[in-house]
Amino acid sequence: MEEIRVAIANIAHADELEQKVKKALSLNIDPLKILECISKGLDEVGRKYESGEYFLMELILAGNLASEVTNMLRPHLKAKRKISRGKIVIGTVEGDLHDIGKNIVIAMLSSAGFEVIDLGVDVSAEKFIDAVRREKPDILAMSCLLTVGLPHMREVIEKLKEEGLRDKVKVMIGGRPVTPEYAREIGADAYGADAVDAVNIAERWVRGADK
Ligand code: B12
Repeated sequence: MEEIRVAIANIAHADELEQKVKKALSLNIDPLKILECISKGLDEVGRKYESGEYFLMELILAGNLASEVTNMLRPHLKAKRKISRGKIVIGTVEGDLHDIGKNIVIAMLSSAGFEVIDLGVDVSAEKFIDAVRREKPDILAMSCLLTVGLPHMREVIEKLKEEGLRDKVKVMIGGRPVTPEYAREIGADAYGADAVDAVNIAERWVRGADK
């Protein structure tokens, strides 16, 4: 597992990383634990980028590597339940192209038995509202990795209110610059720190607990 984390952090060759992931799977290591290592590796890439050791090219390469592994692990995260436990619409906010964390959240929610509709990245407030109207989800989830993207989460919640949809859907938000305080400030129902949190919150809501 440590080798996988280091492979991402050092931007190893894709084949090398693939071999390590295959080996971990053959040893019956939980794919969710593998995703956790990927996430830790990316954190290190982020730190190296901040300190000037890495540049945009390394961010892109690390992002591609992580996306490949997430895709590789997806079939191993197949839903254990046949009946949907609830519908969730999710997307990364406007102007933001980061989707690795969102995709991990989706993988875990799907694996926990939720039906997830993925709106992708760079999703405008209008698209979120249209999807809520069209899909009538139980939960709207938004992801944001850029500080400049934060106001878009507020915008979506304001638009939900304007359209009379706010009390029809629970709103959960997450991503690196998001905090519980910010979630409270903009009137979201919950903040989730990671994919495990996302599942716990969603499960609590479908069980009928309010917060
Ligand atoms: C990979 C990466 C990229 C890749 C993204 C590839 C992709 N397909 O996603 C690329 C190269 C495209 C990229 C581009 C840029 N990036 Co970038 N990127 C990263 C990096 C290294 C990793 C992000 C990541 O995937 N982390 C791993 C995942 C698993 O973690 P996560 O996203 O946080 O998700 C977890 C939780 O947050 C949570 N979560 C996430 N969403 C949600 C949603 C809900 C509802 C819930 C409950 C939970 C939840 O659960 C997830 C799983 O545990 C980060 C550094 C970092 N450490 O985060 C910088 C970082 C986010 N990027 C940064 C920057 C500056 C940029 C660029 C502006 C660079 C540039 N000059 O062009 C561009 C912006 C492009 C754009 N318009 O979006 C900065 C942001 C700074 C800021 N405060 O705004 C960071 C922090 C790097 C840094 N330290 O400076 N980037």
